[in-house]
Amino acid sequence: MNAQTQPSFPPSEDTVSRAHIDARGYADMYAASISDPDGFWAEHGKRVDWIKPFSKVKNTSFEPGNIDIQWFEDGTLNVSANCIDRHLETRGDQTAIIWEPDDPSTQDAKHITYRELHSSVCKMANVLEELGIRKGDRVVIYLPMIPEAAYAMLACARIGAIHSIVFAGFSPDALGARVNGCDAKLVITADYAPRGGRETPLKSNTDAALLHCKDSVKCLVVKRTGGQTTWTDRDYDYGEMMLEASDYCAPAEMSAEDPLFILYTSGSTGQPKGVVHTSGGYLVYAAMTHEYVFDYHDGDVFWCTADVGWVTGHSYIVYGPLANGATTIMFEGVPTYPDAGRFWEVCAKHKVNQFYTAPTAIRALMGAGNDWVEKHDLSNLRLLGSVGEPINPEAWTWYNDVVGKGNCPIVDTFWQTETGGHMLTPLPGATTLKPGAAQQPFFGVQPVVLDPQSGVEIDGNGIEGVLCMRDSWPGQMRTVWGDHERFEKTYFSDYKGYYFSGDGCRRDEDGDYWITGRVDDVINVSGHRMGTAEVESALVAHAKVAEAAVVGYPHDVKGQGIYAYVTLMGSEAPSDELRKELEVWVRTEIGPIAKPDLIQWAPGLPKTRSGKIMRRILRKIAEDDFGSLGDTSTLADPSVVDDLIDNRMNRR
Ligand code: 6R9
Repeated sequence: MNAQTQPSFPPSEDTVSRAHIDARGYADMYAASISDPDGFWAEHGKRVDWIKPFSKVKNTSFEPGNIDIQWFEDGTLNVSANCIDRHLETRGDQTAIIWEPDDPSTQDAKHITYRELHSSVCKMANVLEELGIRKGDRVVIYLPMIPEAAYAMLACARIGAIHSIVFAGFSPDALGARVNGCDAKLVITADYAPRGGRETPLKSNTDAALLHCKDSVKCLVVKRTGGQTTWTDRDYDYGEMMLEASDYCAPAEMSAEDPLFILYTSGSTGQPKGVVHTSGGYLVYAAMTHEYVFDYHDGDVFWCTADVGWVTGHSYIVYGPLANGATTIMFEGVPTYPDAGRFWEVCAKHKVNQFYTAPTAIRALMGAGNDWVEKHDLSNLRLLGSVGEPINPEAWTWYNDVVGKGNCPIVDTFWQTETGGHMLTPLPGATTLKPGAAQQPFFGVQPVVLDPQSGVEIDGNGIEGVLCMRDSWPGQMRTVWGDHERFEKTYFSDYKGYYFSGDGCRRDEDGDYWITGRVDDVINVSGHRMGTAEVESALVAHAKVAEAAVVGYPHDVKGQGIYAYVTLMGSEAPSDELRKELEVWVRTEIGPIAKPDLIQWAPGLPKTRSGKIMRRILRKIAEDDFGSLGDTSTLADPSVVDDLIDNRMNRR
């Protein structure tokens, strides 16, 4: 479709008049952010409270061999004081967090004021100190979506400990690897995690994980359900310790470049890497994007449906909204429990103004029918957001018409764990929306589209290539935990002098950006990012598996599904039981989100003569697009391809 025939939606007068930024404002501010980054960010850096103000602003290098990113480097601050203490005078009694439980029939929502948040976070910070946690120590958080997850994050920030959240859907093995990966001293977990009416036994998962960790690792246990658990010498009862803890803890003075958190994320090679974000630049960027992209105003109720186990939850449930003194919703449940109206019921109940979710959820709810939406009063909604994967125009249109009633701008925000906050996004009062486009760079972001082979910038519009960034922005990750070389190799070596996103991208005739999906071996399943290599290494760890290759294929609801080609050991016969066994195996090795949707028994995999698996071919077969396999003559044994085509799995 060319630019002329694309549907487009200019902002309504109403939206423009209310918005922080209109089209003219965007153009001026964007130009200023690029022509004078130091001046621009010196000004916007003031949106957080500094203990010692910074005198330097930007000090960054993408130069090969010297990748070094620092922002506001001589400033000091405390992130938790910025998210809590500084609001106490003006909004101590305002709700900071609305917690909505998994099962609304057995529990009420909780409203936690800024003053209460302060007290709980201080107490938890004192508990951490009592457990021996000091500045710079790592704390793994493996919790359900309960207020204690936010307390734990902010308590770490308060004393200068570095948190690393592990999504509660990850398996004991994945948890153990992350505890060891950052040499954590403490794991904070809960007895059980209720979700969608089921309970995940987090404590026993943690026990299993810690069998493979140092004996000195301690475990702090929050009782979420009060269900039965085993207790070991390393365990501490959060409820009991909180009773004793003082409700004041002075915030530590941290350097802008002290790490705030580590978050493990999947890449195209090897094991997940620990993305490191620091304190000053990250907070400025998370808060500023939260305010401008969602057009957040004082008194609004903001709901991001992500889990705090992902970066979206870090930046847009906790740090961005709280730094802005917002009311933010933490939702423990799933979109379809007790029924497919849950999201809309919660929106109505708490009078949500901005709602931010993932395309996979939108598609699932679209499939459930409009009645579920129409039953609920959504008249407070002013803006809708999308994140995690490209949103298909059909889902966009449904979101716009049925949820937003044509009155709510949709911000399709492209960003990554690595970027800390939004990179390409519409601004509601400034952008003429196009369904499916991430559109325009946020302030300070300089997207470029490179020719994938030559690495040369492609100028002009109506072009396509790989998406890179020409320069740094304050929310950028600083390093890979413990492996700066891997940081450079992953993001700065394919295209020298640029940050490489891993995504393909098109710039249309109007200069709007469209993300076309990952160009590496990363797949996006229900908005969860996964390395095909991780699933493969889980599969080959099974005694009966000789070899495995994993690719993504288009899936109506999940966006992409996981298609695994498995070659069994010579003595093993394929069977449905074995297929089941492998599914369960991957669930336990990584977690339910990594379970293959389809497993095809492959007597052989298509390989080059040098032994490299030709994934391009496997992708085509999984996509049912084997009419255009391209050149297979370089394969060591071209006949394996016919077998794979003949025995391909039915995607329906
Ligand atoms: C925030 C988050 C990052 C990858 C990214 C891209 C995909 C995210 C998108 C999008 C198209 C959007 N992605 N948002 N693709 N349009 N609006 O999701 O972080 O989990 O690290 O995933 O997700 O492929 O590279 P993360």
